[in-house]
Amino acid sequence: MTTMGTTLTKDQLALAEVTLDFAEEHLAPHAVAWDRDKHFPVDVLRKAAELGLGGVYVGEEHGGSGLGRTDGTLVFEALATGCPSIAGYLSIHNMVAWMIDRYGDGHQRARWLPDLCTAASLGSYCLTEPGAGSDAAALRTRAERDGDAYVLTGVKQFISGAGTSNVYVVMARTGEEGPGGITAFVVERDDPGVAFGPDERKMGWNAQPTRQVLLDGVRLPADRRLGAEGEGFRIAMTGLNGGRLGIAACSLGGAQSALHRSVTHLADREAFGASLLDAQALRFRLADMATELSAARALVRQAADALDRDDPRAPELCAMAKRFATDTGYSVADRALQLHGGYGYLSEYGIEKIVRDLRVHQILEGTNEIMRLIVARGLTEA
Ligand code: FAD
Ligand code: 2MC
Repeated sequence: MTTMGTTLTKDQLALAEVTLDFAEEHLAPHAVAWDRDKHFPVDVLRKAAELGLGGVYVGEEHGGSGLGRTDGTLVFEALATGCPSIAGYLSIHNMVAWMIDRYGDGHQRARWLPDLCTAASLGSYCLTEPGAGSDAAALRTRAERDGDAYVLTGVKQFISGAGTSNVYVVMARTGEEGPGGITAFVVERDDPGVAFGPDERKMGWNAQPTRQVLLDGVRLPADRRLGAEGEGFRIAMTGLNGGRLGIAACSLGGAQSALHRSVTHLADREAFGASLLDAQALRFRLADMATELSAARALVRQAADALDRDDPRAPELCAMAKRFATDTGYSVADRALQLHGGYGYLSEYGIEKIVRDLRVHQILEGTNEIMRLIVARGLTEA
C-alpha cells in the first residue's frame, strides 16, 4: 500500500490520502480514454496543482509546497494508481521546477516558478539527442556565445511534454567535449527558432506528448543560463537523481493498482465451482507480488531519505531504487495481466495499459543498464 511505512508522519499520511483521492476521482476514470485518444489533460494537471502538486519541491515563497523527496515518492506513487503516464509527466514537470529553484538566481526563480507551481505553465527536460542517449555527456547541441547572448542550435529527442510545455531546461555545449563543456539554459516555447517534431506514436505514455525539440539559432539573453558555464551536466544529473525516484514511485503506483484489481477480479471470478481467489497457486502469486512491491517501496524510501539528507551515496541509491522498482513494477503488472486471463488483454480493463505505461520506466530517466553502471561504479570506486 502507498501509505505503508513505519516512519511516515501524520502529515505524510494525509498527503498520500489526499493524492490517492485525487487519483481516484480525477485520473482513474479517464485513464483508458486518454490513452486511446492520446489526450494530454492539461486542465487536470492544473487541478492537481491546486493541491500543491505543480511545485512539490519548490520553496513556498514562489508558490511551491516545500516538500521533501519522501513526500514526493508518496505523491507520485499515489497519482500513478490513477494513471502512470500523467503521474510520470508531473514528475518530470516537478524535476524542472526543482532545477530552476535549486540552480536559478532570484530573478529566474521569480520569473518561472510561480506559473510552474500553478501549472499555468508546464516544464520539459531536454537532455537526450538523436545521437546521445545513455552517453548523455556526448551531446552536440551548441550554445555559441555572441556578445551578451547565446545562440542555441541542435535537436533534442524524445522530449516529454514538448510542444505543450512553455519552459524547457535544455543542456547544450558551450565548451570542450565531455561533461565539463555543458551548460544548462531555460528556453521558452515561443522563443524564435524553437520548433517541434511530430508527436511520436508509442507503446505507452500516450496521455502525454513526446516530440523532438528543434533549436535553430535560438538567441537567448545571458539571463537564460541556469547556473555557471560548464555546470550543466551536474545540474542535469542532480535533477535526474530526484527524477529517477519519481519514476520509480510511478512504477509502484501503477503496479499497486494492477495488484489491487487482480485481487478484486479473482474474488469475482468463478471457475471449477469456486472463486479463483480460493486457488492457492494464485493466492501465492498475489502474495509474491505484494512482497516484491513492498521491498521495492522500501528501497525507494531509503533513497529518498538519502537524497533529503544530501548523503553522498544518494545517486547510487536512487539508481538502485529506480532499477529495482521499475523492473518489479513491470513484472507485477505483467503478472496482474495474466491473472485477469483474456480480460487482461482487453483495453477496457485498463491492465494492458498499465503494462504498456510501466514498460518505458525501464528505459527513460536512464536505462536500467545505466542504473547498474552507476551502482557498479559506486562499488568499485568505494
Ligand atoms: P541508447 O543509449 O542508444 O541505448 C541502447 C541500449 O544500449 C539500451 O538498452 C541501453 O541500456 C544500452 N546501453 C547503452 N550504453 C550502455 C552501457 N555503457 N552499458 C550497458 N548497456 C548500455 N529524454 C529527455 O531528455 N527528456 C525527456 O523528457 C525524455 N522523455 C522520454 C520519453 C519517452 C517515452 C522515451 C522513450 C524516452 C524519453 N527520453 C527523454 C529519452 C530517454 O532518456 C532515452 O531513451 C534513454 O536515456 C536511452 O537513450 P537511447 O534511447 O538513446 O538508448
Ligand atoms: N548525481 C550527481 N552528480 C553526478 C551524477 C549524479 N547522478 N552522475 C554524474 N555526476 C557528476 C559526476 O560526479 C561527475 O562530476 P565531476 O566531474 O565533478 O567528477 C560528472 O557528473 C561527470 O560524470 P561521469 O564522469 O560519471 O560522466 P560519464 O559520462 O562517465 O557517465 C552517466 C555519466 C552514464 C552516469 C550519465 O551520462 C547518465 O546518467 N546517463 C543516462 C542519461 C539519462 O539518464 N537520460 C535521461 C534523460 S531524461 C528522461 O528520460 C525523462 C523522461 C525526463
